[in-house]
Amino acid sequence: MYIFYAISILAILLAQVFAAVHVVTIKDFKFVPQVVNINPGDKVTWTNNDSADHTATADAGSFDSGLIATGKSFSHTFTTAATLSYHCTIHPYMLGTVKAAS
Ligand SMILES: [Cu+2]
Repeated sequence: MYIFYAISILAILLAQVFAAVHVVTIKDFKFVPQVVNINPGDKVTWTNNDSADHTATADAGSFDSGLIATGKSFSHTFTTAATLSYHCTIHPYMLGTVKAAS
């Protein structure tokens, strides 16, 4: 039983070590890249390099950055495999997708 717990803890620690950070830049009223492919457990960081405030808001509501001011960032870790469409609430034509697949 102890071995089982030890292996489980080791697996969780390794997953954190190998979790990647993906950067989405917000520039010229676009999310770049528009589609980001990640593994479950990875983190996505949105950085606003635009002159206007923006948000990164999941269409289905699973994450919401709130206002990201110029020069600021927002990060979210995606724990499950899913394809999530998101948008900017201020500029609804700004669309992006996070594809988390193992
Ligand atoms: Cu916007």
